[in-house]
Amino acid sequence: MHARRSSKRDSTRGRLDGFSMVEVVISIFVVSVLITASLNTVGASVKGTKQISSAAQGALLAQELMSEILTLPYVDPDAPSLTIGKELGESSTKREDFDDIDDYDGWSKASLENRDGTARPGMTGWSRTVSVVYVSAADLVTPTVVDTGIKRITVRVTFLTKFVAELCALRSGPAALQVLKKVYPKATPVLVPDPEVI
Ligand SMILES: [Ca+2]
Ligand SMILES: [Ca+2]
Repeated sequence: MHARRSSKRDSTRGRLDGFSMVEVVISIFVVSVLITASLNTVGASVKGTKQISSAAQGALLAQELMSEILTLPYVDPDAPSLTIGKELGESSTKREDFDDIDDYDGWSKASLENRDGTARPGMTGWSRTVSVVYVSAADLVTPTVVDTGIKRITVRVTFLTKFVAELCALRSGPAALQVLKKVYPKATPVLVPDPEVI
């Protein structure tokens, strides 16, 4: 009787062990698939994160340069000129020598530097360019050749020759600001005091 019960228990354990083994195998297989899928997901996520990170970094670099530009006056303080670009006698490509916003027009640097020209370590591959054009209140896209009282500044950022971010800002005098307010009543202007007016 005891021997028969023992035999039955052994048989049951054998089936359980057998099921367990199958379950384990299935579990490993499923886990393996999940791990593989997870690794693929993580790989895609890391790639996506890098792209997001590059876009975020590019946006920050564009904002940083734009903030620097907007601290300067609308026109040259020493030689007010209607012509976009550096004034007569100004030839430096150093940003610290620029004294009005359109001195930045055409500025381009294939490496990342601080305003004083010192290199920024750990930022290989980044480059920034700036353009400054006159635009009209009625058309903020198409550049005009005459002084409309509105300058559009565009900062473009690339990473490893790939376009990453672009930031545009308008700078105007008080008169043109009133025109802009009428044309775009729902827009909220960010009032940046002109250093020459303060
Ligand atoms: Ca200047
Ligand atoms: Ca200038």
